Amino acid sequence: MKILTNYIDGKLVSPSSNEYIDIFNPAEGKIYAKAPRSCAKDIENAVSAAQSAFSTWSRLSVDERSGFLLRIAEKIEQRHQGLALAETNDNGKPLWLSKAVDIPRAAANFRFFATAVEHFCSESYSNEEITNYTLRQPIGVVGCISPWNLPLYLFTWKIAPALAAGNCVIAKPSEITPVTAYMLSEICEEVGLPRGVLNIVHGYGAEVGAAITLHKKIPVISFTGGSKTGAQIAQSAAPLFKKISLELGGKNPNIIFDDCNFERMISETVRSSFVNQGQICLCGSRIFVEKSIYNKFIDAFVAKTKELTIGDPLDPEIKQGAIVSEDHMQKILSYFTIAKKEGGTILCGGKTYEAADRCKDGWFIEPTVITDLGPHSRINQEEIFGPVVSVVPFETEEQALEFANCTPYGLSATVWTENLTRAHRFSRDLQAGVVWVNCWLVRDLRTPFGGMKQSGVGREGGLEALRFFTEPKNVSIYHGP
Ligand code: TXE
Repeated sequence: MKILTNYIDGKLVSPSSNEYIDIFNPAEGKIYAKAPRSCAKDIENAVSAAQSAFSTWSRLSVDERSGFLLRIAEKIEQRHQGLALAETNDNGKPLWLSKAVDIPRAAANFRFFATAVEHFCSESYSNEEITNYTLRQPIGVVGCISPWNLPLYLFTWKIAPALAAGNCVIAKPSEITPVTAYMLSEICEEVGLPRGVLNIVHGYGAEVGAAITLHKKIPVISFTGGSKTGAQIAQSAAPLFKKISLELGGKNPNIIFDDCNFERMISETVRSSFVNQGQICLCGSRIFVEKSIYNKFIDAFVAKTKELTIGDPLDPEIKQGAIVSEDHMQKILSYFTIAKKEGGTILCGGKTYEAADRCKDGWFIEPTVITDLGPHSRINQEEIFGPVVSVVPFETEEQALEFANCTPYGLSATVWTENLTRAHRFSRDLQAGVVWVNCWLVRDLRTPFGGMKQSGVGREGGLEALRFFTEPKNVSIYHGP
């Protein structure tokens, strides 16, 4: 049984309560580790450690801070196999996915911001008498709270820019998938990251997550998770005038016109529908298909969906792994009842998958395709966050745009068309922070990332992240004519 610890003031320490949370392996449905059930006292210790570290860390040269981030990236790359296995055991995703996406991206996050910060510049304006220049200074102690779907990938996506910009960090991973965050602690110890610069505190959101959000000496919060939780965090942060970044849920449209490259569209649409068991906020869970190719699409898409193998995430041939938790599996299953009540048709899936051998007690759901529901049904309005998509035909471009924009979310959208004019026009009018045309989940870390409406506030990525984690100050110097 693996017992995790917190990482506070440069040391791996037990929670002050000496209480622990059971951690499950979703593929087996069994407890396999324990994580600290930290409390406000642990956050207090972390804040004082971070405050003590801030003056030195923020005054280091950019090169020195960059050097630490590069060494962390190197250690992540050296431990790639172990981290990937840990991520799969914790989250249930296929091992090939942890190896190909989650862990390489965690290293890339550190590597990217280690170099981006070297080129992080600001502006100056001058005239005969006055010269203005803008300082972008580190803010202090920042709180980073992340979810369970891409554990190390999203955890490091916040920590790297925060550290690069000269802040000290108190980071809380999801209590559902804490192991790779713990392994990052070990890596930070190995590279000799100065004590207190990064503090990783495990625990429940309503306890230690809330303690971070409410702490008066943590003026910045960067959060990724559910829209409901995001609203709670915003409510707590507002009276404390905290700077917040919220990356929340999505109900992303995938709009397919009849002039698309059909073969490329189909294979990418299977991926955008079901990869990571549909547990990515960017998955295209609402598929709108032009009526003229609707039947052709349904036949091809359902056939390919049924080909997706499901089972032991350690098996290199398996495409679909386990759902992250029993609670989340029940939440997804509840939507199949809703779909039937709303008059939907479940063309494939719609039930749990009984895996074999070590995974016989694991949490698996078959990839599911639902049709015959309108754009305003609950299935097409609410984030399910599982291997479930709904397909809806449309007749005109105007109708497709209306359907795409008619949810409370606005995170990402995908458009399949070979008509260049339509691609630009549609991208302009879609209510989404990220639009992919004839591709999906192509990520350039220099680009702004985030959503609008209930999908979030602010943007992560590139200079947006460095600007979020710094305070701009304009200085005007009078030097006479
Ligand atoms: O997110 P939560 P979960 C969506 C998806 C999913 C839903 C819930 O719909 O079903 O969110 O997922 C911490 N104060 N996304 O349970 O609950 C919590 O401990 C401070 C989309 O993972 O929002 C965890 O570390 N912190 C998302 C983190 O917040 C609190 C990816 C996220 O937990 C807290 C994942 C509180 N009151 C889920 N309550 C995306 N956009 O990628 C919880 N936390």
